[in-house]
Amino acid sequence: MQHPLTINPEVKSALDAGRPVVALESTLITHGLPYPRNVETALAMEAAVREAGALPATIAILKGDITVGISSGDIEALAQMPPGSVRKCSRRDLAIATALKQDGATTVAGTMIVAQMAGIKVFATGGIGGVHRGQPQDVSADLIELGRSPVAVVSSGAKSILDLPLTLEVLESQGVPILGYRTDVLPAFYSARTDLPIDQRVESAAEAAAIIRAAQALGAQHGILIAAPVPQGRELNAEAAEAAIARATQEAEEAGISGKDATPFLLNRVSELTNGASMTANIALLVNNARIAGEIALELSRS
Ligand code: PSU
Ligand code: MN
Repeated sequence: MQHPLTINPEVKSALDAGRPVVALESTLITHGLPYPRNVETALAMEAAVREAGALPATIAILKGDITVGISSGDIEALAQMPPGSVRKCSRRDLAIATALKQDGATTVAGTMIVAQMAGIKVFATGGIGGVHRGQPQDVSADLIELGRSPVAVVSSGAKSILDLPLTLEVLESQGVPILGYRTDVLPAFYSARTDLPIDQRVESAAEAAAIIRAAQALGAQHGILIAAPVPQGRELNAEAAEAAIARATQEAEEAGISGKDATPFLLNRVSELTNGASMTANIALLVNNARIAGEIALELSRS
């Protein structure tokens, strides 16, 4: 059988030599941000990982090839593809996209699976999926994947378009530890704080790496969520965010938008309703998370 992954040679030699690599996802490029902010952000995340001393590997499916470390040309091409022409790939989609030779963008769940197959231990994104507000049966496959793939995911918590208390319940059931990166509470994606608890505060990349290493030594088969707040000065006023999210959620319900279309609709609508302020926060936290993931990957490679 053919090897199921196409691994960029630079990424391959880094992995073989035990040098630090950070996985990055592609759904935020195709479904999370509009052109050209999507390509700018994806490239800024790669640069932030490099500045931290690690190698970025953006993961996507290119005409059926699951590719670890797509080129900047590929990022640019994906970013400009017409909406709907790229499959949003969670666990259930990977086999379909490869068999049918489709272009696919990997979600948090999809990226974790591929990262794990490639041997990449650290991954950065914006916000993981979760349990949708008013739709407690819509539980993102991201949460289940965190329960079964041993990858550390740096994010700003779950997206605040979600039901965060219910999302925490599912993560607890899945056995996923939540580390607060220099915070005692769960960040809420666009805003830095909630009153929801995390499992452990960590002060540094080294402290996070020590816990990841301990999980590896225990043979843990689950992921670890590292929750880093949006940088100061870039956060969205909590009331403004809440008002926009409530309205967007109601509009989604009225328009019957559900399943994999819900998150892209909500992110876009909240951005419109806040005159782009939510997008500014989203981009700032994505780049910040990429840098932190790079620092953690570097610490892990020192063990
Ligand atoms: N973080 C962002 N923007 C995004 C996402 C994360 O800043 O668009 C994507 C991730 O790929 C995540 C997905 O897996 O949103 C969640 O989709 P769903 O709710 O359908 O599981
Ligand atoms: Mn969902």
